[in-house]
Amino acid sequence: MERNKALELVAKQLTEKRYIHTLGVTETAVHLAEKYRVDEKKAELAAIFHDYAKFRPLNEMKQIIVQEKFDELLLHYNPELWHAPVGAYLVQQEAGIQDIEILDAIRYHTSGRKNMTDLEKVIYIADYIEPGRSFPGVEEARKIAEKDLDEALLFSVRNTIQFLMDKQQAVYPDTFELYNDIVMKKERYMHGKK
Ligand code: DGI
Ligand code: FE
Ligand code: FE
Repeated sequence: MERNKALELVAKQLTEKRYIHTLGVTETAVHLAEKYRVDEKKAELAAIFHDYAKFRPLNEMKQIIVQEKFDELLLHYNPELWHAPVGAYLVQQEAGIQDIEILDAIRYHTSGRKNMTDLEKVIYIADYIEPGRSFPGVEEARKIAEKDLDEALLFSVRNTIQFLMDKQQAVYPDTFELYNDIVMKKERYMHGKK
């Protein structure tokens, strides 16, 4: 799908503020894709559509999670997590995007998961550091993202888990698995094992 067509579809789903956020994520994702040799067209489309379901009513999202047999554990965690898998579903249904790599980048953009593809990492990080974001640590996250994709991913997921723990909120298992995955791969690498 062409960029302008995708933007037109997504604009109808979002508030102006969220649309501006989406443009920021798109610009950042294309930049990271170029830098880390990820398909720029896929990064662009995944970024444009990543928050497609953000404003769907909770009961509609809940129904899709049950009907599509997504992880029902989601229903016990923060509803903020729901728009990611539901977004992947609706982008396929309503916008006709069939590319599984793009759909997975949307599906995992909030929680992350272990063994993320580079495209998934690019979207996850772009969402975290786009120019409109301002929170303690975002400047450092931006700097790291210019140097190392996995270090940027580790920084982002660690900060997110810390943020949730400070608020005494539950952490969805995929997010912990992402954190453990990067830390353990890093350890193996430092010890020169395969
Ligand atoms: O949709 P956005 O606001 O652009 O960003 P997002 O899709 O990354 O949503 C982030 C929100 O989700 C943030 O307020 C933290 C919240 N959240 C709640 N529980 C979890 C969680 N994020 C992760 N990664 N893991 C959780 O368990
Ligand atoms: Fe999101
Ligand atoms: Fe977002």
